[in-house]
Amino acid sequence: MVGGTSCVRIEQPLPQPPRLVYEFSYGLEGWNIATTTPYDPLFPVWQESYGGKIGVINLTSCTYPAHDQRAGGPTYSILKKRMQLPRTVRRLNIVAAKKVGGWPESGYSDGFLAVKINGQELARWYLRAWKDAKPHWLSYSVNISSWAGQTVLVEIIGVPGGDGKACFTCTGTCDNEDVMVDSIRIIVPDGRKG
Ligand SMILES: [Ca+2]
Ligand SMILES: [Ca+2]
Repeated sequence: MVGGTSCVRIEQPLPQPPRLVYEFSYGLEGWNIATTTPYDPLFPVWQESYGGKIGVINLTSCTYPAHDQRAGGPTYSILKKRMQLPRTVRRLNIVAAKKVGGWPESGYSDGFLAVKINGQELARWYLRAWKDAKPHWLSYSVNISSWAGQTVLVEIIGVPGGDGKACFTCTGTCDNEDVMVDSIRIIVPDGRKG
């Protein structure tokens, strides 16, 4: 410093850890959608908002004998993306909720959310709608460090199942199985935590 009366401090930006964040605020954000039964009308869709969250993906699914016969098998909805994972990648986090289903006098709805990398299923979580017609958003997390630095196919899948029935005549497996995905975050430690 000259004169000691002023000091220009140059802000050095902290190095940001690489983190791949998909909020789906404006659409699919580079992800692709697919279904296991292309001729079935069920299909994953982007929604502008749901349950207080902006931009969500609705992964719907269905299986029961008549449906499977008509559609050529169980219908799973898939959100997928091929990507190169950072060399120090740790986890894949998903914020999701079961779509509200069911009525207080009858029942609830449920379904599963699965994660695959290169076709290998790493996790399958059970999501259940509560009877209070309010989506309960939860964070789901899976370790993907085994694929660090690799180019992989990531698939986030809506899977039908569970015994929750939204109505007395519902099947439980094609019964508002929809799972809502609010965000996907691929987490890399920044060296100070995690
Ligand atoms: Ca179900
Ligand atoms: Ca979102």
